[in-house]
Amino acid sequence: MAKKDAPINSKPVQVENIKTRKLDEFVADGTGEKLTTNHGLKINDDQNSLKAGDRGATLLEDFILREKITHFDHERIPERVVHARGSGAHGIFKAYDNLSALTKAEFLSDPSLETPVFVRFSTVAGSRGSTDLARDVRGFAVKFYTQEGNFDLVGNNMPVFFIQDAIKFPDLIHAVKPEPGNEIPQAASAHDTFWDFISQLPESSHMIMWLMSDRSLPRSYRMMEGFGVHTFRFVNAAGESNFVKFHWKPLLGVHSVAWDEAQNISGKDPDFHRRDLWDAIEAGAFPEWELCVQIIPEEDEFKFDFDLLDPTKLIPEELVPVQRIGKMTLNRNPDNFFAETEQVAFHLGHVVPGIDFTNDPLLQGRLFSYTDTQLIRLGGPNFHEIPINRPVVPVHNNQRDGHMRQTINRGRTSYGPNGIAANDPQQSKASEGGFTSYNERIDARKVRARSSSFLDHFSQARLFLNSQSAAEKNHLTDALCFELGKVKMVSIRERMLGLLAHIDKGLAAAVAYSLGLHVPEIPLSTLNGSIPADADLADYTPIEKEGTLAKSEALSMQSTVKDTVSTRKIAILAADGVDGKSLSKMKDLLVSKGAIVHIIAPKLGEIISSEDQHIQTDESFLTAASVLYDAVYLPGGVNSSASLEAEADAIHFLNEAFKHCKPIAADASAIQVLEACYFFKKLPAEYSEETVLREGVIVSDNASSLSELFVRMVAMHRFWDREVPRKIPA
Ligand code: HDE
Repeated sequence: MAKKDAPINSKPVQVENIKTRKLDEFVADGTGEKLTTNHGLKINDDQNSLKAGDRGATLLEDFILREKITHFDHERIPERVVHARGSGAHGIFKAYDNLSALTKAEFLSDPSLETPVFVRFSTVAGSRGSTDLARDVRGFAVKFYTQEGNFDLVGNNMPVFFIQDAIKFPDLIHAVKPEPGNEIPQAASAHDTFWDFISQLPESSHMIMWLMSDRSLPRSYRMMEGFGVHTFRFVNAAGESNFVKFHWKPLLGVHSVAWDEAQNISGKDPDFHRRDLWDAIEAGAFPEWELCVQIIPEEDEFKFDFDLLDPTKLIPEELVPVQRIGKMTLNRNPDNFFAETEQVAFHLGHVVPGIDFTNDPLLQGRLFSYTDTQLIRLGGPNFHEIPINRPVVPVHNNQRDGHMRQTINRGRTSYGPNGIAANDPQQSKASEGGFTSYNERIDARKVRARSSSFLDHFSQARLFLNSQSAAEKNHLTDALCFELGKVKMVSIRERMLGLLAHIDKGLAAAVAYSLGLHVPEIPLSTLNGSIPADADLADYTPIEKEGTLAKSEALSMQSTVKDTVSTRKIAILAADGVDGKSLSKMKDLLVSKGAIVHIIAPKLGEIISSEDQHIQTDESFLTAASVLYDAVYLPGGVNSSASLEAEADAIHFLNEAFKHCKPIAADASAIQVLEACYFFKKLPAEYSEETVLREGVIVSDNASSLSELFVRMVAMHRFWDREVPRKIPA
């Protein structure tokens, strides 16, 4: 008898921690159980409703049918107004050192503590069912279940934001969401309303550079950075405060895909990032990030030529070093998407003693929004009782009742002070772990205004642009040409060109050329006070202070981690008659280094090697696509090469992989397949290690050096520099 297939969501990896154990109390598993109603009644027939005779009407009496349909009718809850599309995972966090000199947060002060976490990655603009590969910011929200209560670090994969004041958030989101008349386009910023808004919002300049860069097209959630964005405070037991910026650095490095590739992935596998995260965890290749901080002493608050409270600014790592303080490992997939990933409720205001806020006006607005949005999304004030949201420490207070209350509070008192219950539950002194707000001195007038220290909107946009590699700059320029090319109203395109000219005249000219326009002399216009009313707008250029940083290496992905092939997906193209040795040697080496290798052939099932071996194929050219892989290998074998050369889909696969700058390796006897590819004519004739590592294509009859070089090439991820000189149609 055929072995029963393992259920798709079987979980080989079970990681125990205090949160997992607490969640287990709520887990239901129907395996081997009897079917019941919601009230425990065993059901005798779940196939037929109760009718007045075989062919008669359904009876209202059928409480089993009514319960089932009613529950179904109410299964959907409102999706998140932003960040609706997301993927979650469980894990743990461990601090490297004792950080108590800076913060009294216990989970950062005790390296022996293992703090459970739940992380949700997301896109921002698209609906729940939209594609993962939209050009968008990615959410990076982490819930730490600490022994002092939940701490939520609700960040993004970009360190700055579009707006300086929370009051503009609804406008920003209305502008980027699909247009109201026809709900078009889904999960895309390339439309009139978004750029209409942005073109009148100079403060968005820096974030627009990030959004148009490859950072908005991550290769994987596992290969992107995270940022707390705002400046927070660390407070130690003595009540001393330092400003802090939070960063997450992925151990696999920061990598992206090409825009053309992203658009294809959106069709071939809209769940690309979700699947990638899930599969990596199921395979035991646990994604890891280091938590890092930039610490700014209180006395340095005014040392920079930007304001620490301005969320459109980052602190270059050259000015304040990034210290690695701990590591997060995601090691368990959720049991149930809705119960965990959909119902998890993050809130910037969930802090623990030792972590506090600043007066960043964006941060302040967020402090209101998150609980407010859960009230409608999760249906009432008791969303903290949903298993995924419960802290691992006990909850005691005088809050009562409300929809779907789970807790059964004993006793007569639900108020304090009370004499009946001796004032329980009691407040905690600071020395007992009670949260106290940082004792910041405030001496101010009530105003509705913007600080003049927030008005330089262009210096850091330019810093970001200047820090990009040539290939990254090309991508950024192309992204602007694409996005503004999709804008229909010429006046909006022109206003954007005017704005871009304040960042970089060359960039504006390149985009103008593509749009068939000239860069107009349009004065910056803004209604929101983000440009001073009395400024000479046409000449408005930021002052470059002496010593201003020209470049920041950390802003480019070029120098990221490029020393591992772990979890990279490699396609081996093969057909009957393949040289089985050349195939398995390469496959074994790559797999031994943690890569995922798929054999792709003209059909599913198996192929027969030249040595008569039966080799299982993973995909056919119909089910696979080059955009779902990081690199391609062509083993030798005369018959296999002849078949692949004649297979248009195989040639397209290779050409497309080349176009997206992926490494390609071939055994010398498969050269005829490469010769049938468009790109092959474009490669330099002479071959050396140097040309190979520049072009990312290797053909060799020396199996050892071929595989050794190919591994290095895959670790390098992409060969972006060949993109422009070797541009090919594919
Ligand atoms: Fe959010 N944001 N946000 N945001 N945000 C939400 O809360 C909001 C901002 C971020 O996976 C909402 O539970 C305002 C910056 C992430 O569940 C909502 C402002 C950053 C997530 C909300 C901002 C973020 C959200 C929608 C401007 C990066 C997804 C659903 C003041 C630091 C969390 C929800 C998850 C979600 C409001 C700006 C990150 C409406 C008002 C800046 C990662 O409350």
